[in-house]
This record gives sequence, C-alpha cells and structure tokens, in this order.
Amino acid sequence: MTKHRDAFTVSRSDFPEGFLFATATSAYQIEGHQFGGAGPTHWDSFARQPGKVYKGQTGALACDHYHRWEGDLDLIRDAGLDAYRFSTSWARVMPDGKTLNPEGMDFYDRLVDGMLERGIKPMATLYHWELPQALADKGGWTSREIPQRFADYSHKIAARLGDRLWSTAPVNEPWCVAWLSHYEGYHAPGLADLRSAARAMHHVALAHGLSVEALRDEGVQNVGAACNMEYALPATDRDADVEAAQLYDGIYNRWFVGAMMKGAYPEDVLEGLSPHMPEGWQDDMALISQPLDWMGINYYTCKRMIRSKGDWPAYGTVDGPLPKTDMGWEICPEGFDWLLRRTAEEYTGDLPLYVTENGMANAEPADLSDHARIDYIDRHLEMARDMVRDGVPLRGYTIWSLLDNYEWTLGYDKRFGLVHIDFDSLDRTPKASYHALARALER
Ligand code: IFM
Repeated sequence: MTKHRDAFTVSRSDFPEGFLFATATSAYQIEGHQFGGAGPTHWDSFARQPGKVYKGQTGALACDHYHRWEGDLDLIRDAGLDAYRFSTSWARVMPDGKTLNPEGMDFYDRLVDGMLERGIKPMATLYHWELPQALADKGGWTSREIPQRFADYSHKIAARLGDRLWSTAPVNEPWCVAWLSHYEGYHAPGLADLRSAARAMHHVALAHGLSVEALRDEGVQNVGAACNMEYALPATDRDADVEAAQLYDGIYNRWFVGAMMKGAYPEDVLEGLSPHMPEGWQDDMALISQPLDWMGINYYTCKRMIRSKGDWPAYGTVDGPLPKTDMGWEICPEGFDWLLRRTAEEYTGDLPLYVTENGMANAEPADLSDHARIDYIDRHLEMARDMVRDGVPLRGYTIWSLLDNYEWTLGYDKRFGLVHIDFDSLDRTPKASYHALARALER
C-alpha cells in the first residue's frame, strides 16, 4: 500500500513573492444550470442520450453554487488562496447564444465583486464547454458562425466585467472542445468524425483569436489562454511507437500552442488534417496568433502510445506502470516538468506561464483524509518550485478543483475537490488537503 504525505513539504515561502496560488472550477460543473434563466446546452442534450454520461447526470443542480457562492468564496479566502479561476457560462449569459439574459450577467457581476471584497483575484475563462444548444443546432464548433458568436459574447462579458477581472482566457482546453468532442466522441456533442474534428480544431483556435481581439477592443488587460497538455511517451522504443507518441503530442500539445504562439499548426498533424480543414484557414492564423500576456497549461497525466492499425492518426494507448488516480490516469509529475519546460523553451520564451489546472480525482475515505491528493499536489508543486528556481517564467499554480463537481461524462462519480460535497444535502466539508494547503500557504 502506498504511503502518502499527510502534509505539504512545499510552502509559499519556497516561491518568489507574488507567485500566485489559485483554485479553479467551471460554471456548468458547479452552478446549477437550472437556475437564473440559463438556456439549454449541448451537455444537457448529450446527457439525455443513453449511455453517454454516467447515470444520465447533468449540471442542473450540481453544487448549487448559484445560491451558495458567498460561502464558496469564503472557503477560497480562508484557505489563503490568492486567486480564483472561474468561468462565465455562455448559455447563462446568452441562453440562445445571442440574446442577453441580464439575470445571468448580474450573477457574474456579483461574483466578481464578491471575490474582490475578499481579496481574491478573479481569473475568468469565457468558455468552459456549455455551448448553448441553439448554437449546437447550427453545427456547433464545426461551423464558422460559432467563433463569430463567441466574439459577440466576449464583447458583452468584457464590457460588463472587464474592468475588474485580474486575468481572462477565452477557451478552456481547446483540445477537449475540438478533438475529444469531435474525434474521440467522448464529450458533447459526441462526434467521432475526422472531418468534423479538423473543422473544430480550427474554429476553436479562431474563436480564441476573435475573442482576444474583442477583449483587447474593450480594454481588458492580462489576456491569456488555458491549453491542456498530456505527456506522450512511446510504449516501446520501436520507431512506430515513437512516431505514434510524436503525433499524439502534435495533436494534443503542439496544435493550439503552435497556432497561438507561432501562427502555425504543426506540419506532422497537418499531414492528416489538411484535406479536412475549412477553406481559407491559413488566412486566420495572424488573428489566432496575436500577442498574449500569459500562457496557461492544464496538466494531469501522461499517456503511453503505440502505433495501431487503421486510418490516420493510427495510434492507441497502453496501460502504464505508475500509480493511478480514480480517473485511471497515471500520476506522472515528470511529464508536468517536461511539458512546462518544453513550452517555455520552444513556444512562449519569457511570457509568464501559469499552471491553470492540476489535481486529481480520488475516492475519499469517509473521514476525508485525502492524503493521496496532498501527495499529488505536493509532488507537482516540488516540480514547479524547481522550475522557478531554474528560471522558467512560471508565475502561478492552480488546483483543480475547489469543490467536488460534475465531471462531465463521469457525472458526479469522480471527486476532484479540496472540499467535499454531499450531493444530497449539498453540504460543504473541507478535506484534509484543504487544511494542509491552508497551512502550506501560511508558511
Ligand atoms: O473537470 C475537468 C475540467 O472541466 C477541465 N479540466 C480537466 C478537469 C478534470 O477532468
């Protein structure tokens, strides 16, 4: 049985003054989408399809953060965290994707003020996956109309909240929005089609570019991005497996950061995707690569890749030897270290980097002594500390997640929170990791 740490070895004083410690959630995963006039989303429709989502669960009630947000912000403040990465819900602010719902916008206005009153920096993300169903009906991310709509929504958010946001990122985890949802079929809308995926891979990047432009137009400061990355390892040293790992790295890790930072998609990925790309995509690259103020990376795990039979991209994964989280994801802080250093060296240079998500799902013991989570976070923080000492311009670290919440396809079955949610009573109970974190941030 693995012996886990029950306290953090790393503390705030191991990092330079101003290094930001944050926690994150997202709108649909915690708010309770049934409240406040929010419109139907493609996740509601996806969950109604048999077998797509654990027990057909949705974000209708979630953690009822919509009514309990003040207590939740108190929890962030009391842990000693500096910032809160939250998302605004497109379907709450614009239930049909285009018409403003004042009640929805007012909610985020109160939320942002609530953070500032508590000394918490608001880190906003504008799209964390709840596409209004009305826009899904128009083809969703396979359609070029959706990035244009996203720009309108970005303008509206920026005009109302932009003066008080500490940072803003347009799209959370573009790879998930595009590839996981249109090629792997694992997230809404659940497509498994290369042509749709190629279109989504470009339209999501375009949405980022248009949104950055809208935010800049409205005078919003400190604009960045939150790209997820996975460390791709060849399962053997066979050339075919090495190539499979490189291609996975290209699709997952290099596509969006390459587009945003260099204005170019990786050539090895274009070999497979270019026949399916929307016409004239090259003309959008300057818009997509306009300057950012920071780059965010979400990191959880590594994958061991093999060449498989079948059509491009013809790769698969095999099980690895490292201990796993409750998601079945290997715990691999080495990959975190490698990906952050590679991103800085090859893409972002001196631009500030933030870890915008890192954390683990854990099946907690009844007494909420989630030492496995303390261990996971501490091991990644050790890597972060060493990177900072080595001169990597890493400026902050964000834990996913503040609360147990709706884990998409896996419903409420997987728990990522520093704070336990009883999904019957909706009571919040801080876990051992929450208390240990508060102690580490005081030191
Ligand atoms: O819960 C998700 C989140 O919505 C996006 N990043 C990964 C988390 C864990 O799977």
